Amino acid sequence: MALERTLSIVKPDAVAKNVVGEIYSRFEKNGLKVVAAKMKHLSKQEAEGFYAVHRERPFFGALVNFMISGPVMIQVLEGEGAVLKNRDLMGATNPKDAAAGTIRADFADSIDANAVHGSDSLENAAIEISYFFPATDVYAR
Ligand code: RTP
Ligand code: MG
Repeated sequence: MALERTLSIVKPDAVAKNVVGEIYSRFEKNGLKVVAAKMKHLSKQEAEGFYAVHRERPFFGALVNFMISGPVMIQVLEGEGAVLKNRDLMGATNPKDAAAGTIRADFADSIDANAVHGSDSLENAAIEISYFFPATDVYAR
């Protein structure tokens, strides 16, 4: 497996619940290293731009409003097969369908307030990382 980077966001619900550290611990215990991080309260424009692929979907407005409802923690994770590994740790989009022991099963409340975002492909990971971090702010470890 190749060394990859992926973009992860701890969403406003999980930041409000004070479980940023618990979620980081899961990354670290599973071979994912935090190589960039920042807390940010996204503007409407930033959230719309980030989720632009979903702009025609019926849930787009709710998604954007939720993502700007409070600060988020944004990080780049690095590790072997990081994109899929992070998606596995996150669990299914709807916490009702998320496997036991996944981040969403343990911390998410609903399909909107679902605790974390993770890039869904290596190609999207590169786009999403550059959306939030200049290359000089990502640290090889
Ligand atoms: P994310 O992008 O946030 O990591 O989530 P995901 O890949 O698991 O799900 P995606 O299909 O990319 O959808 C992005 C976010 O939109 C909300 N959503 N709502 N009501 C609905 O049917 C619905 N579908 C998606 C979720 O909050 C999801 O995380
Ligand atoms: Mg997605």
